[in-house]
Amino acid sequence: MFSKILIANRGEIALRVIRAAREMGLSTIAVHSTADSDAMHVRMADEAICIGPPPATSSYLNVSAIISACEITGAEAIHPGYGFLSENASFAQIVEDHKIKFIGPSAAHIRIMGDKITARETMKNLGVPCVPGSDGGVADLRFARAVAEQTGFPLIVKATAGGGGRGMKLARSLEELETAFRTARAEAKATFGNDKVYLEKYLGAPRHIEVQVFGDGKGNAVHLGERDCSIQRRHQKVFEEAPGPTIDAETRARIGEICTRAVADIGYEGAGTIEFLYENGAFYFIEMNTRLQVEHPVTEAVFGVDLVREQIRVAAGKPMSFAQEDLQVNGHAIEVRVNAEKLPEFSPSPGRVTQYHAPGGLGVRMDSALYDGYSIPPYYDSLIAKLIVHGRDRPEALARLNRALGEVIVDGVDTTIPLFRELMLAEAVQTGDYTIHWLEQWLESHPG
Ligand code: MV4
Repeated sequence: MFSKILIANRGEIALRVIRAAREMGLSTIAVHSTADSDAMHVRMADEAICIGPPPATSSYLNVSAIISACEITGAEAIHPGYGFLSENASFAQIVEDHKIKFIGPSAAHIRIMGDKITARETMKNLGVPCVPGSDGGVADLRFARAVAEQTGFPLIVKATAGGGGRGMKLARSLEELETAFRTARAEAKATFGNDKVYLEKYLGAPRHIEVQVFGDGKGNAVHLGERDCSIQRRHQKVFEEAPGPTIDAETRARIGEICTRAVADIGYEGAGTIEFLYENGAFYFIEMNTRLQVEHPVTEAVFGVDLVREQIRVAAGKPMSFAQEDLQVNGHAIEVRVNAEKLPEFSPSPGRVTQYHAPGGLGVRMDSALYDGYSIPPYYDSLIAKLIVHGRDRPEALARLNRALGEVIVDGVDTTIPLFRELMLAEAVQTGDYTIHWLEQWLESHPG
C-alpha cells in the first residue's frame, strides 16, 4: 500500500478522497491555486502545495506543477477526482512515466473511451448493445446518406471527441442531414481540433441510465447496479438516484453482467461508468466515463461500499474487497447537486458564505467543502454541496430528502436549494416517471 497520496482536485471531491485515504492510514497532499489558500481541502490534508494562480489552466490543470508537487512531497500516487485531469490520457501517461501511480484506469483505456467512435466500436465488439448508427466514422456526406438509408430518421451527428452533450447535431430528415453533418464537423474541428463525426439513430424520449462498474486491472470485475440520472438541465445533472425507478432486479442483473464482462475482458482497472440511453425496455450504450463520478455516493449508499477506498486498493495492486455475490441493493438513495447559482438563470453566485449548516440524522450525507465565512471563488465549478439521502425504499428516501432540504442553511450566496424543495414535490419526481427532457419542460412552466 502507498503511504502518501496527492489529490489533484479541490472542493468536496478532494475532501472525499482525503477521508478515504485517512481511514486507510495514508497521508494526504492537497494542491491548490492561490484562490484556494483558505479552502477546506487545504486545511484538511496533511500537507498542501500551491500549484499556481487562480485559472484552472494554470493550477488544477498544470501538469508539470502537479508532478513537481509529487516529487517534492514524495507522494507515490495521484487521485484525480472528477473533472480537471481525471480523464486526460496524456496526464495519466505522464504520471506513469514519472513512476507515480495514477489512481484510475490505464492511459490506454482512458484514451479508448475518450474517442467516442473507438469507445462505441470497442463496446459493440464486447457485446454491449449500442445505438443503431454508423460503424466507425462518417467522413463525407455521401456516406452519411448511405448510413441514414439504413438507420432512418431522426438521426444525430456526434463528434468523436465530444461527449457530455458537446458536439451533437440533430437531423430530422434527409434535407436536414447536410446542414447537420457540415455544422457538426465544423464545430467539432473548432472545439476539439478533431472533425471526426459519427451517426446514431436519435432516441426521442429516453432515460439516462448508467451502470457503475469496477475492475481490478487483472481481469476481475463487478458491477454495482445502475443510477438514473435523467433529471438534468443543459447536460448538467441535477438529481440522481439508485436504483433506477424503472429497473427491476432481473434487468439490473442482465445489463450488469454485460457491463461486467466487457470491463473484465479489457482488464479495466478502477471505477468506471457505462452510460446508456434506456427506452422501451432496451439499453443503448452512448459513452463510458473512466473516472469516479459526482453521483457515486448514491451507489455507495445502496451497496454499502466505499468506492474511493476500493480505487486506492486496486491502484496499489490489492484485490477488490468484495465479489459480485456480496453486492446487493439495499433501499434507495437520491442525490441533489447544490450549486451556488441564482435562479431562474442559473447564473454563478460566488461570494462569502455567512452561515453554513449541514443537515444530518439517519440516512443523510452532505458532501461539501463549505464552512462558515468561506468565500466561494468565481473561478471554478458552481457545485458547493451534494446532499445524499438513503431510505429503505424510494418514498422513505424522498421524505428524508424533503426533511433534509429543510435543515440546510447556506446564507450569503444564492443556491439551488429552493429549486429542489419545489422540484421534489412534482408528480414526475414523486412517481419516478420522467425522461431526459422532463426537467427542462418543468422549468419552463415553473419560471420562478
Ligand atoms: C443521444 C440522444 C438521443 N439519441 N443520442 C447528450 C449527452 C451525451 N452524453 C449524449 N446525449 C444524447 N445522446 C441518441 N442517439 C439524446 C442525448 C441527450 C441526453 C442524454 C443523456 C442525458 C441528457 C440528455 C439531454 C439531451 C440529449
